[in-house]
Amino acid sequence: MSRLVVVSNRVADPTAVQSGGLAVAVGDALQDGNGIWFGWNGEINENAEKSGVNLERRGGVTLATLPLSQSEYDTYYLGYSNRALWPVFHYRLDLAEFDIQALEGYRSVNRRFAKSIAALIDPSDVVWIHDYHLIPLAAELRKLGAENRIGFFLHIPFPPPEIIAAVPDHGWLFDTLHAYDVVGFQTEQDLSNFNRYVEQSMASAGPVTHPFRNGTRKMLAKTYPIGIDVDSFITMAHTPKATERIQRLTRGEVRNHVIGVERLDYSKGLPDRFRSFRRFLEQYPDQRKKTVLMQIAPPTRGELAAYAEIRTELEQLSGAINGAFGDFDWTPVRYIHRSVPRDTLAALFRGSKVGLVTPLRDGMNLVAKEYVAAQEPDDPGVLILSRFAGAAADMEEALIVNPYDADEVAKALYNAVTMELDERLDRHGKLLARVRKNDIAAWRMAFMQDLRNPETQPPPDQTA
Ligand code: GDG
Repeated sequence: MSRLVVVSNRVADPTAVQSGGLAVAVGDALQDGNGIWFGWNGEINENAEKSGVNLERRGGVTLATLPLSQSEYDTYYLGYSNRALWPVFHYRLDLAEFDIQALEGYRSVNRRFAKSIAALIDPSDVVWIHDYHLIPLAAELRKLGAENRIGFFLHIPFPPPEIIAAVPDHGWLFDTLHAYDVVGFQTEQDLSNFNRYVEQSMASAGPVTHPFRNGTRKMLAKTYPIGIDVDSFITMAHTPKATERIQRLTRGEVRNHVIGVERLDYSKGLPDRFRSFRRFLEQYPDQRKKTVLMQIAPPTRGELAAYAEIRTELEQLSGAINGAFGDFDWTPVRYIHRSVPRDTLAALFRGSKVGLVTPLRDGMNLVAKEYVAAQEPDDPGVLILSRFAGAAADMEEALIVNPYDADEVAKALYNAVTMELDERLDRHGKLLARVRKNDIAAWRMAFMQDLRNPETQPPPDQTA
């Protein structure tokens, strides 16, 4: 079988115990075919633009990495990927900043990646590119003559064309998607936004059908909902160490532990969540002292102003709730602004009666699936899930909420902490079955099947 070359902004060590689901999934995909994982090594180095690719073998996978220069990091990574594309793709035009130098940096790093990859690959290799940092990479590879099968998976939402219209040069950016053979999205909503964008930008006479022909190339756009490695998460949540942690957590008088875990990112809706929790304490005074919200929010992209602001806002909100409601024997909000080991997270999920997952916009949201997997099957907790997470599309037995509506979230919290066992069992059983069906292996295999299969291309006479 031909080799697989995975490309993502950062390369993770597929053998590291703490690696998340994506690193493991990509690692597994690569081991099937003696593959290569290409990307940034996380270092900033002044000679980066001249330095070559470092090759290293890890657990059957070749890691091919390179550093970025300071100016590449400032423009490609911070400037365009995270100050422009991330907010736009999360429907936050108010936070997007567009800067021609940042765009130039983004183009030039994609060109540099393409040159290095072109030197590494054989014509029979299959290339799988990940996420918004690398949208134009296939187009750059095509310019260098690559005729390989190339796929792209977008981990974050694809916004409606009315939002994309505000992005300078969006025609250039999204035209480059047509250099791919397969383009994958998380949900039907993302795919439908993409199809509408294509229809509008091409002044198409009717709805787009896939595989779709644009000039000489044909492209299949489809949904591939990402999942988790369910059994390994269950195992992690049920070790003797996890059980001991849960016993320590649940020793006191607090009966209802509510857990939230996410990178401190404005897309995750943390200030709204804290306001909803405050509303819950106001409206259901009998639940005070029985309930604690534990929020784990490790820092991310701290150099960007929007992230520094949200950090300050959360500190104020949690301080104000604890000041107004806390007592000498009860702290309502435990806010941890640090990364926590993965096995500790699994234990905390298992020991919490409620998983509170309320992003304002999210591609999928793996935390929702991890919370469900970690529950005791005979006494499970309740998942509260934002309707704006991609995961809501197939997790309808969660308590689905509008994260902007503090009263609705407060009521869902009350329903969750008072829900009878029969209802919890019923909801959890159905959710776990769905999380199992759409797991990480199913995601990887579905994408790889379409990417490796030239039959996903239309017959030569089909036109869009
Ligand atoms: C993007 C899209 C899409 C969180 N805090 C800690 C920690 N985590 C782990 C979680 C989970 C992962 O990080 C986060 O995944 P999410 O899916 O929730 O969110 P993003 O990071 O924004 O991921 C998202 C995903 O890509 C996959 O396609 O679902 O929509 O935005 O696994 O448990 N892990 C550890 N310590 C922490 O403090 N060890």
